[in-house]
Amino acid sequence: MLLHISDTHLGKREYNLDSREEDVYNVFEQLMDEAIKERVKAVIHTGDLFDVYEPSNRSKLVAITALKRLRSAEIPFISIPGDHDTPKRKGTYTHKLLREVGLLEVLSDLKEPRVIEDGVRVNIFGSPHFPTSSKEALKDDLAHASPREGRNVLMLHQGLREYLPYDNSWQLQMMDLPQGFNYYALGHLHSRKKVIMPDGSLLAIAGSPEIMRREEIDDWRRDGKGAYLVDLSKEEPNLHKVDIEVRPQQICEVESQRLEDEVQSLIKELRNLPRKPILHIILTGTSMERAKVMKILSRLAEVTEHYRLEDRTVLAKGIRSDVRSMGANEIIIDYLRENGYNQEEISQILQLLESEEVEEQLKRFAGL
Ligand SMILES: [Mn+2]
Repeated sequence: MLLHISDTHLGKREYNLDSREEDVYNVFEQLMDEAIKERVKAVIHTGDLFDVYEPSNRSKLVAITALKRLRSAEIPFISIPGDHDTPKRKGTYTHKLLREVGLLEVLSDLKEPRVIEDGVRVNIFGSPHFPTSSKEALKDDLAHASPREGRNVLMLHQGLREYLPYDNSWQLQMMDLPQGFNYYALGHLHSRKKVIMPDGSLLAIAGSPEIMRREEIDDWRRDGKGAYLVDLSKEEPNLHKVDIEVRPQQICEVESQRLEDEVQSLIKELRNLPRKPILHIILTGTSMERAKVMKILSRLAEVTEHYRLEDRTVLAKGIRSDVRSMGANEIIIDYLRENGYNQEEISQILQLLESEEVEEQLKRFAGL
């Protein structure tokens, strides 16, 4: 049995909150617990171990502590770097650092597999992430990956056109995958997917084990978050979903006129959750004074870890509020809305403007 995990993004710090950084560490620790409890033969990690290629000491310490526990249980951690792990210019992979101290293994090309004995011989092949500009080179490499005696696993961190059809966001189509592997282990997309291929083999995207972005809330509600236990004892692999407990999140769309009542009932409802949630309030209807909205919302502080407001109210025609009394964000939102941007685009642009890591955000905006 293998444990397939991915996109752990250690060090990610949503809304600049300590607690959100800890949440991401917490699910990684839960995944290691699961591997040890299930006595898996290996953990396979399909990329984006860290959120940035030069992670903080705090996130490295968390990784080292968790990986040491895995090493004590004699479970190898076999990994490939994702796009977030890839150094810009002449930097060094953090994966290399951890490999140097014997805490993980990195698969660096598709010619030589890492062999695991799991009742049967399991050959694990993997490649680091290739950017879209090098997708032809990746296809060449894939053409040279040849399955061997026993079971064969292929680990990749790439965008598949079938799931990420946007320009420059995909590098492979399913038909580009080499034949003859039993299990195609993919990373990059944050939602879980499982597909049975025409030849009976299995392709699975493990997804991220926490809700890394607001857009992942629906996926989490539908499919949960976590990992896959991969049983390769039969020719056709068997997958068991392992669910990890994440901090709950909720989106609440409310009309400004009903805001007070809605906040009242939210307070009652959210009090019963096992952990304090992140709450996203989408305010619709007619515009309401910002200070008043924030005052009403402030009552949510005791029942949430964090609440945030997306203001989608419309200003009544002709009574546009004085620009001087608006915050910078409100002016930008107004401007973008008038120019036909939708809410999703507006929130991504705002995120981009607020972030210090503009380059990272640009990639995310492009769906990478
Ligand atoms: Mn990625």
